[in-house]
Amino acid sequence: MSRTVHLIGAPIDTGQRYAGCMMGPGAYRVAGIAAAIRDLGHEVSDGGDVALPALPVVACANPAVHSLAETVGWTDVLAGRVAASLARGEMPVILGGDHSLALGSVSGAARHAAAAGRPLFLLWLDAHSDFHTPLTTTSGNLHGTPVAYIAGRAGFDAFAPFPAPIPAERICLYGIRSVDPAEHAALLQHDIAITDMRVIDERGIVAPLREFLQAVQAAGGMLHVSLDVDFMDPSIAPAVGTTVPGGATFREAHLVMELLHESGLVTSLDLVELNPFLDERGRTARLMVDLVASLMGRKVFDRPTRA
Ligand code: B3U
Ligand code: MN
Ligand code: MN
Repeated sequence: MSRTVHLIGAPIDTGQRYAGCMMGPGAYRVAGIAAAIRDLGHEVSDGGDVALPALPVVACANPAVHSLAETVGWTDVLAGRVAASLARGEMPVILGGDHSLALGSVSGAARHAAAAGRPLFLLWLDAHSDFHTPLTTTSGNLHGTPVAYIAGRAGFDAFAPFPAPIPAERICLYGIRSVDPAEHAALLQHDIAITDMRVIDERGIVAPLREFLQAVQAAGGMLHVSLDVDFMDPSIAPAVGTTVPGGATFREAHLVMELLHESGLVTSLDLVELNPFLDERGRTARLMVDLVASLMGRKVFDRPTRA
Protein backbone atom coordinates (compact mmCIF):
# COMPACT_ATOMS: atom_id res chain seq x y z
CA MET A 1 0.00 0.00 0.00
CA SER A 2 1.40 3.35 -0.99
CA ARG A 3 1.38 6.02 1.73
CA THR A 4 1.90 9.73 2.01
CA VAL A 5 4.61 10.24 4.58
CA HIS A 6 5.16 13.61 6.24
CA LEU A 7 8.53 14.22 7.89
CA ILE A 8 8.51 16.51 10.94
CA GLY A 9 11.91 17.57 12.29
CA ALA A 10 11.94 17.85 16.09
CA PRO A 11 15.37 19.17 17.10
CA ILE A 12 14.80 18.65 20.82
CA ASP A 13 17.49 17.85 23.35
CA THR A 14 16.15 19.44 26.52
CA GLY A 15 14.59 16.15 27.71
CA GLN A 16 17.99 14.86 28.81
CA ARG A 17 21.53 16.14 29.43
CA TYR A 18 23.65 15.13 26.44
CA ALA A 19 23.75 17.91 23.87
CA GLY A 20 23.47 16.64 20.33
CA CYS A 21 20.00 15.17 19.76
CA MET A 22 19.07 18.52 18.20
CA MET A 23 21.21 17.43 15.23
CA GLY A 24 19.08 14.32 14.74
CA PRO A 25 16.73 15.67 12.05
CA GLY A 26 19.72 16.84 10.00
CA ALA A 27 21.42 13.47 10.32
CA TYR A 28 18.32 11.61 9.10
CA ARG A 29 18.09 13.91 6.10
CA VAL A 30 21.80 13.47 5.31
CA ALA A 31 21.37 9.70 5.64
CA GLY A 32 18.70 9.90 2.94
CA ILE A 33 15.47 9.19 4.78
CA ALA A 34 13.21 10.87 2.20
CA ALA A 35 14.75 9.06 -0.78
CA ALA A 36 14.69 5.72 1.05
CA ILE A 37 10.93 6.04 1.61
CA ARG A 38 10.26 7.42 -1.89
CA ASP A 39 12.16 4.53 -3.48
CA LEU A 40 9.56 2.21 -1.98
CA GLY A 41 6.79 3.93 -3.91
CA HIS A 42 5.50 6.28 -1.22
CA GLU A 43 5.05 10.02 -1.40
CA VAL A 44 7.16 12.06 1.00
CA SER A 45 6.84 15.67 2.09
CA ASP A 46 9.23 17.33 4.52
CA GLY A 47 7.65 19.92 6.81
CA GLY A 48 11.08 21.10 7.99
CA ASP A 49 12.00 21.52 11.63
CA VAL A 50 9.53 22.60 14.28
CA ALA A 51 10.50 25.80 16.15
CA LEU A 52 10.20 26.27 19.89
CA PRO A 53 7.37 28.72 20.69
CA ALA A 54 7.50 31.42 23.38
CA LEU A 55 8.06 29.66 26.69
CA PRO A 56 5.14 29.25 29.09
CA VAL A 57 5.57 30.07 32.77
CA VAL A 58 5.40 26.75 34.59
CA ALA A 59 6.63 25.21 37.83
CA CYS A 60 7.22 21.75 39.28
CA ALA A 61 7.46 20.63 42.90
CA ASN A 62 10.39 18.33 42.09
CA PRO A 63 13.59 20.44 42.07
CA ALA A 64 15.42 17.81 40.00
CA VAL A 65 13.29 18.55 36.93
CA HIS A 66 14.98 20.74 34.33
CA SER A 67 13.83 22.34 31.06
CA LEU A 68 10.16 22.06 32.01
CA ALA A 69 9.04 25.17 30.11
CA GLU A 70 10.90 24.08 26.95
CA THR A 71 9.35 20.62 27.18
CA VAL A 72 5.84 21.99 27.61
CA GLY A 73 6.45 24.29 24.63
CA TRP A 74 7.70 21.48 22.37
CA THR A 75 4.81 19.28 23.49
CA ASP A 76 2.19 21.85 22.45
CA VAL A 77 3.70 22.62 19.08
CA LEU A 78 4.39 19.01 18.11
CA ALA A 79 0.93 17.82 19.15
CA GLY A 80 -0.57 20.34 16.74
CA ARG A 81 1.73 19.35 13.88
CA VAL A 82 1.12 15.61 14.29
CA ALA A 83 -2.66 15.96 14.64
CA ALA A 84 -2.79 18.18 11.53
CA SER A 85 -0.71 15.73 9.51
CA LEU A 86 -2.94 12.80 10.48
CA ALA A 87 -6.01 14.86 9.63
CA ARG A 88 -4.58 15.32 6.11
CA GLY A 89 -4.45 11.53 5.78
CA GLU A 90 -0.65 11.39 6.03
CA MET A 91 1.61 9.18 8.08
CA PRO A 92 3.68 11.57 10.20
CA VAL A 93 7.26 10.49 10.92
CA ILE A 94 8.87 12.58 13.64
CA LEU A 95 12.63 12.98 13.31
CA GLY A 96 13.95 13.49 16.85
CA GLY A 97 15.15 14.76 19.05
CA ASP A 98 15.12 13.03 22.42
CA HIS A 99 12.20 10.98 23.68
CA SER A 100 10.50 13.93 25.43
CA LEU A 101 9.12 14.71 21.96
CA ALA A 102 6.70 11.79 22.38
CA LEU A 103 4.79 13.82 24.99
CA GLY A 104 3.74 15.91 22.00
CA SER A 105 3.66 13.44 19.12
CA VAL A 106 1.46 10.95 20.95
CA SER A 107 -0.76 13.81 22.21
CA GLY A 108 -1.30 14.74 18.57
CA ALA A 109 -2.04 11.16 17.58
CA ALA A 110 -4.46 10.82 20.50
CA ARG A 111 -6.22 14.06 19.61
CA HIS A 112 -6.72 12.84 16.06
CA ALA A 113 -7.79 9.33 17.09
CA ALA A 114 -10.40 10.77 19.46
CA ALA A 115 -11.78 13.01 16.70
CA ALA A 116 -11.83 10.07 14.28
CA GLY A 117 -13.53 7.83 16.86
CA ARG A 118 -10.80 5.19 16.64
CA PRO A 119 -8.84 3.57 19.48
CA LEU A 120 -5.14 4.47 19.60
CA PHE A 121 -2.52 1.85 20.46
CA LEU A 122 1.11 2.51 21.41
CA LEU A 123 4.18 0.37 20.70
CA TRP A 124 7.19 1.64 22.69
CA LEU A 125 10.46 0.14 21.35
CA ASP A 126 12.96 1.09 24.04
CA ALA A 127 15.47 -0.14 26.62
CA HIS A 128 13.64 2.06 29.14
CA SER A 129 10.04 2.08 30.32
CA ASP A 130 9.89 5.93 30.43
CA PHE A 131 7.16 5.65 33.09
CA HIS A 132 8.31 8.38 35.48
CA THR A 133 6.17 11.42 36.20
CA PRO A 134 7.77 14.85 36.74
CA LEU A 135 7.25 14.15 40.45
CA THR A 136 9.04 10.77 40.55
CA THR A 137 12.00 11.29 38.23
CA THR A 138 15.32 11.43 40.09
CA SER A 139 17.41 12.35 37.04
CA GLY A 140 15.04 15.23 36.26
CA ASN A 141 15.22 14.24 32.58
CA LEU A 142 11.73 14.47 31.13
CA HIS A 143 12.52 12.04 28.30
CA GLY A 144 11.89 9.41 30.99
CA THR A 145 8.20 10.43 31.37
CA PRO A 146 6.12 10.14 28.16
CA VAL A 147 4.55 6.72 28.77
CA ALA A 148 3.22 7.91 32.14
CA TYR A 149 1.70 11.01 30.52
CA ILE A 150 0.16 8.93 27.74
CA ALA A 151 -1.27 6.44 30.25
CA GLY A 152 -2.90 9.29 32.19
CA ARG A 153 -0.79 9.25 35.37
CA ALA A 154 -1.07 12.25 37.69
CA GLY A 155 1.84 14.68 38.11
CA PHE A 156 1.80 16.45 34.75
CA ASP A 157 0.11 19.65 35.98
CA ALA A 158 2.40 21.88 33.90
CA PHE A 159 1.20 20.17 30.70
CA ALA A 160 -2.13 20.28 28.92
CA PRO A 161 -4.19 17.27 30.04
CA PHE A 162 -3.40 14.32 27.75
CA PRO A 163 -6.25 14.32 25.16
CA ALA A 164 -7.51 10.77 25.74
CA PRO A 165 -5.23 8.69 27.96
CA ILE A 166 -4.44 5.33 26.37
CA PRO A 167 -5.75 2.43 28.48
CA ALA A 168 -3.01 0.11 29.74
CA GLU A 169 -4.11 -2.81 27.57
CA ARG A 170 -3.46 -0.77 24.44
CA ILE A 171 0.17 -0.02 25.40
CA CYS A 172 3.04 -2.40 24.69
CA LEU A 173 6.56 -1.73 25.96
CA TYR A 174 9.05 -3.78 23.95
CA GLY A 175 12.75 -4.48 24.53
CA ILE A 176 12.77 -3.16 28.09
CA ARG A 177 15.90 -3.72 30.21
CA SER A 178 16.24 -0.63 32.42
CA VAL A 179 13.50 0.32 34.88
CA ASP A 180 13.96 2.61 37.91
CA PRO A 181 12.40 1.61 41.27
CA ALA A 182 9.65 4.28 41.14
CA GLU A 183 8.73 3.23 37.59
CA HIS A 184 8.70 -0.41 38.62
CA ALA A 185 6.32 0.25 41.50
CA ALA A 186 3.99 2.27 39.27
CA LEU A 187 4.05 -0.28 36.44
CA LEU A 188 2.87 -2.92 38.90
CA GLN A 189 -0.27 -0.79 39.40
CA HIS A 190 -1.01 -0.73 35.66
CA ASP A 191 -1.83 -3.58 33.33
CA ILE A 192 0.63 -2.54 30.63
CA ALA A 193 2.13 -5.35 28.51
CA ILE A 194 5.84 -5.29 29.30
CA THR A 195 7.83 -7.36 26.88
CA ASP A 196 11.18 -7.07 28.58
CA MET A 197 14.34 -8.79 27.40
CA ARG A 198 13.61 -11.78 29.63
CA VAL A 199 10.37 -12.37 27.71
CA ILE A 200 12.05 -11.82 24.33
CA ASP A 201 14.89 -14.22 25.18
CA GLU A 202 12.38 -16.88 26.13
CA ARG A 203 9.67 -16.39 23.48
CA GLY A 204 11.61 -14.79 20.65
CA ILE A 205 11.14 -11.35 19.12
CA VAL A 206 8.12 -12.30 16.96
CA ALA A 207 5.42 -13.95 19.10
CA PRO A 208 4.70 -11.17 21.63
CA LEU A 209 4.62 -8.57 18.86
CA ARG A 210 2.22 -10.63 16.73
CA GLU A 211 -0.13 -10.89 19.72
CA PHE A 212 -0.13 -7.14 20.20
CA LEU A 213 -0.64 -6.45 16.49
CA GLN A 214 -3.55 -8.86 16.42
CA ALA A 215 -5.19 -6.87 19.23
CA VAL A 216 -4.69 -3.63 17.26
CA GLN A 217 -6.16 -5.24 14.15
CA ALA A 218 -9.15 -6.71 16.00
CA ALA A 219 -10.01 -3.31 17.47
CA GLY A 220 -9.63 -1.46 14.17
CA GLY A 221 -7.07 0.68 15.96
CA MET A 222 -4.53 3.29 14.96
CA LEU A 223 -0.97 2.44 15.97
CA HIS A 224 1.71 4.91 17.02
CA VAL A 225 5.23 3.42 17.11
CA SER A 226 7.95 5.14 19.13
CA LEU A 227 11.42 3.84 18.23
CA ASP A 228 14.20 4.75 20.67
CA VAL A 229 17.73 4.18 19.33
CA ASP A 230 18.57 2.33 22.55
CA PHE A 231 16.03 -0.38 21.68
CA MET A 232 18.95 -1.72 19.65
CA ASP A 233 22.15 -3.05 21.11
CA PRO A 234 24.84 -0.35 21.48
CA SER A 235 27.22 -2.47 19.37
CA ILE A 236 25.09 -1.67 16.29
CA ALA A 237 23.59 1.65 17.44
CA PRO A 238 26.21 3.59 19.44
CA ALA A 239 24.82 7.11 18.83
CA VAL A 240 22.74 7.47 21.97
CA GLY A 241 23.41 9.07 25.36
CA THR A 242 21.93 6.26 27.43
CA THR A 243 23.32 3.00 26.06
CA VAL A 244 22.11 -0.20 27.74
CA PRO A 245 23.73 -3.52 26.83
CA GLY A 246 21.67 -6.48 25.69
CA GLY A 247 19.49 -4.74 23.12
CA ALA A 248 17.84 -5.96 19.94
CA THR A 249 20.22 -7.27 17.30
CA PHE A 250 20.37 -5.98 13.74
CA ARG A 251 18.28 -8.89 12.53
CA GLU A 252 15.73 -8.67 15.34
CA ALA A 253 15.24 -4.94 14.79
CA HIS A 254 14.67 -5.43 11.06
CA LEU A 255 12.29 -8.31 11.72
CA VAL A 256 10.21 -6.09 14.02
CA MET A 257 10.02 -3.48 11.27
CA GLU A 258 9.06 -6.09 8.66
CA LEU A 259 6.26 -7.42 10.86
CA LEU A 260 5.02 -3.86 11.37
CA HIS A 261 5.02 -3.33 7.62
CA GLU A 262 3.15 -6.55 6.95
CA SER A 263 0.54 -5.61 9.55
CA GLY A 264 -0.30 -2.43 7.64
CA LEU A 265 -1.33 -0.93 10.98
CA VAL A 266 1.25 1.78 11.71
CA THR A 267 -0.28 5.26 11.46
CA SER A 268 2.51 7.41 12.99
CA LEU A 269 6.16 6.95 13.96
CA ASP A 270 8.75 8.62 16.22
CA LEU A 271 12.49 8.23 15.68
CA VAL A 272 14.10 9.30 18.94
CA GLU A 273 17.32 9.68 20.92
CA LEU A 274 19.71 9.68 17.95
CA ASN A 275 22.70 11.78 19.00
CA PRO A 276 24.79 12.27 15.86
CA PHE A 277 27.65 13.75 17.94
CA LEU A 278 28.12 10.27 19.47
CA ASP A 279 27.86 8.38 16.17
CA GLU A 280 30.58 6.52 14.30
CA ARG A 281 30.71 7.71 10.68
CA GLY A 282 26.90 7.97 10.56
CA ARG A 283 26.27 4.27 11.10
CA THR A 284 23.46 4.72 13.64
CA ALA A 285 21.68 7.31 11.49
CA ARG A 286 21.98 4.95 8.51
CA LEU A 287 20.70 2.00 10.56
CA MET A 288 17.65 4.02 11.64
CA VAL A 289 16.94 4.97 8.02
CA ASP A 290 17.27 1.33 6.94
CA LEU A 291 14.88 0.30 9.72
CA VAL A 292 12.36 2.88 8.50
CA ALA A 293 12.77 1.43 5.00
CA SER A 294 11.95 -2.04 6.35
CA LEU A 295 8.90 -0.60 8.10
CA MET A 296 7.83 1.03 4.82
CA GLY A 297 8.14 -2.18 2.82
CA ARG A 298 11.74 -2.83 1.80
CA LYS A 299 12.38 -6.56 1.64
CA VAL A 300 14.73 -8.99 -0.06
CA PHE A 301 12.04 -11.21 -1.53
CA ASP A 302 8.39 -10.49 -2.06
CA ARG A 303 6.70 -13.52 -0.60
CA PRO A 304 3.12 -13.98 0.54
CA THR A 305 2.75 -12.60 4.06
CA ARG A 306 1.84 -14.84 6.98
CA ALA A 307 -1.14 -14.07 9.14
N1 B3U B 1 14.96 5.95 33.83
C1 B3U B 1 16.08 6.86 33.79
C2 B3U B 1 16.93 6.62 32.58
C3 B3U B 1 16.35 6.87 31.25
C4 B3U B 1 15.06 6.91 30.85
N2 B3U B 1 15.05 7.11 29.55
C5 B3U B 1 16.25 7.16 29.18
N3 B3U B 1 17.06 7.03 30.19
N4 B3U B 1 16.70 7.29 27.90
C6 B3U B 1 15.60 8.32 33.88
O1 B3U B 1 16.45 9.21 33.86
O2 B3U B 1 14.40 8.55 33.98
MN1 MN C 1 13.00 6.30 25.61
MN1 MN D 1 15.67 4.53 26.03
